[in-house]
Amino acid sequence: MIQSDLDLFGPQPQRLATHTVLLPGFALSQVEPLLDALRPVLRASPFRHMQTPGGLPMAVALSNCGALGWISDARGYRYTPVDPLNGQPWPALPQVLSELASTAATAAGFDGFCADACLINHYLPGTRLTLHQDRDERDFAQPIVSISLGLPAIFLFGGQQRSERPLHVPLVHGDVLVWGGEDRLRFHGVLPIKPGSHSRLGERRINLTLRKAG
Ligand code: MD3
Ligand code: FE
Repeated sequence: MIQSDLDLFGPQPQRLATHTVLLPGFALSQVEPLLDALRPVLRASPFRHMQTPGGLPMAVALSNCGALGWISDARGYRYTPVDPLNGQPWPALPQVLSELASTAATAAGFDGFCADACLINHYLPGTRLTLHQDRDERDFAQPIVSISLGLPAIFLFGGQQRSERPLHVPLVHGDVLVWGGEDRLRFHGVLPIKPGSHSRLGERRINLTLRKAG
């Protein structure tokens, strides 16, 4: 197409693997409503560094919203209906988040996705997430949707074995990644966030991961 490199229709979806789709900028039009919805969530359930089962604090700070939230402590990793910090149910999943997750899943070929859990990860410059699998959800047939906000990150997209060398995928503010099917149990992680300041979010990266956990 003439002028195709001008990207007049916005960047196109990129298939990273059979069942993994990157939707560049998919969340951009909803960033302000998203941030407005996250403010009261994070007032009720603030970011905290959870303990790993080994007893060390996690580098990533996190919170949750939705019927279930992911936690880590001396007893292991699991989903709970209650925030251990305040003994209250996690804040409800804001409609703007559940709708964005559902439309992104549909755009990536997963129809009828209904999230019941949103993990909110907070990265400062230098924070990394080591290679792992997401195995704490009930049904691995359900896809996962992730929304990146703030500072850019290099996402590590590995294989079914930890030993497989991961692909390096740049993720920027507003990008949405959807994966499921045979890609659901791939090893993945995030390289240390490079120092910098994002025009809207400042010196941080926030990642929202929407799942059907229960
Ligand atoms: C592709 N979070 O919270 S989300 C996590 O950016 C987590 O905060 C990362 O991994 C973050 O568990 C990455 C994107 C992601 C996550 C898992 C995947 C992409 C994936 C699993 C397989 C394929
Ligand atoms: Fe993960």
